[in-house]
Amino acid sequence: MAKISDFRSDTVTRPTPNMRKAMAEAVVGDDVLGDDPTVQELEALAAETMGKEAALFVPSGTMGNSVSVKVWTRELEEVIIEERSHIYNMESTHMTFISRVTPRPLPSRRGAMDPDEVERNIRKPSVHIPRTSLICVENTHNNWSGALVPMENLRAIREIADRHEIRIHFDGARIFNASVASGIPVKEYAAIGDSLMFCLSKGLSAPAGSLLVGNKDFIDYGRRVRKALGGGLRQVGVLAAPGIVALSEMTDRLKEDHDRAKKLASSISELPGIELNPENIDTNIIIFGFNHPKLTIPVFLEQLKKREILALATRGGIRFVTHKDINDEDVEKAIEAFRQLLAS
Ligand code: TLP
Repeated sequence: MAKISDFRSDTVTRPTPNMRKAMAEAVVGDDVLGDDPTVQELEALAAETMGKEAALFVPSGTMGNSVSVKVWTRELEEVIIEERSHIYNMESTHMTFISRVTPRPLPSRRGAMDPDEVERNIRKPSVHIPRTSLICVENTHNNWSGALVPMENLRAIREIADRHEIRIHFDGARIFNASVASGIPVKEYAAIGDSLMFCLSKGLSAPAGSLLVGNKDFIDYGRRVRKALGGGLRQVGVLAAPGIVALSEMTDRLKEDHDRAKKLASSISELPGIELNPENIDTNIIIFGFNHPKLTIPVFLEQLKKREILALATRGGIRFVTHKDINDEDVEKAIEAFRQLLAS
C-alpha cells in the first residue's frame, strides 16, 4: 500500500521508537495523589526549560489554555485576545463556558496586535463595564499560517500589561517552532507570559499532553482547576515519559519541517488558483487561498485524497502542515499532484 502523506496537522505525528520504549519502561504512580515520579520529572524539566517556578502536565492544549484563563480571571472581567487566535476560535468557547468572561478580540498584523490598540482597549471597571484582567498572545500563530510574532511586539504588549497590572497568558502550543525559526531561546518567550502553555503532541510528536508553566501559586491553583475539569489522571507517567523524550530529543529537528514547508510553498505559489506568498511561511504551517476556475476546495481536496495526500480546508482556504512524518518524498509527491491537478 502506498504511504499516505498526511499534511492535515502536526498533531498526526506518531510517537518515535524511543517514546514507545520510554512508555513501556515508565515508573508510575497515582499522579492525583502526587505519586508519579515520571510526571514530576517532566514537570521539573518543563519548568527548568521555560525558566519558570513550576509546571503542570495537562491532557491537551485546550485544557491548558482553559485552566490558565480560569486561574487569571473572575466573572465580570474581560480578556483581550487576537481575533484569529486558537483560544478565541477553536476551543469551543471555554472563555464564556468555563471562565464566564467576555473576549475582546482585536485585529492584528499576522498575529501581532498593535500595542497602542491593546492599550486603548484596556477597560477600567464601572457599573457598565467589565475590568480587563488578561491579555492572550499566541506564537507561532496557527491561523496566520504559522506566523512568527516578532519579539519586539510581544515585549511592547508585556510593557503595557505591566503598566496596567494585567496578566498575560501565552498560547505557545508551537513555541519550539517559534524558537527554532527566530533563534530566540524559549525562556525569552516564556518571560513574556505570566503563564505559558506548550504542546508535546504537535511537532514534538508525543502521543498526548501539554504543559502549563508559571509561578508556584498559579500552578497550585491550576492543579485544582485541572481536577475540577476532569483532567486529574492517575498512572499518567506512561504519557509523561514520551513527553520527556519529546523535550529532550525532538526540538532541534523542527527546522527540517520549516524547510520543507518553505519548499512546498515556493513550489506551488505560482500555480493557477493558489493565493500564497511564500515569503509569509515562517514555520511549518501553510495556509493559502484557493480560487481555481475549474476546481472547488472540496473537489481539489478529494482529488488529492485519491492520490493519498491529506490536507484540511480552513477558513478562507486550505491548510498544509509539515511534521516529523512528512519527508522530502511526501513534499515532492504533493508538488507533483498540485502541478498535475491545477494545470488540467
Ligand atoms: N490546534 C489543532 C486544531 O485545533 C486545529 C491543530 O491541528 O493545529 N493552541 C494552538 C495554537 C493550537 O494550534 C492548538 C491545536 C491548541 C492550542 C489546542 O491543542 P489541543 O489540540 O491539544 O487541545
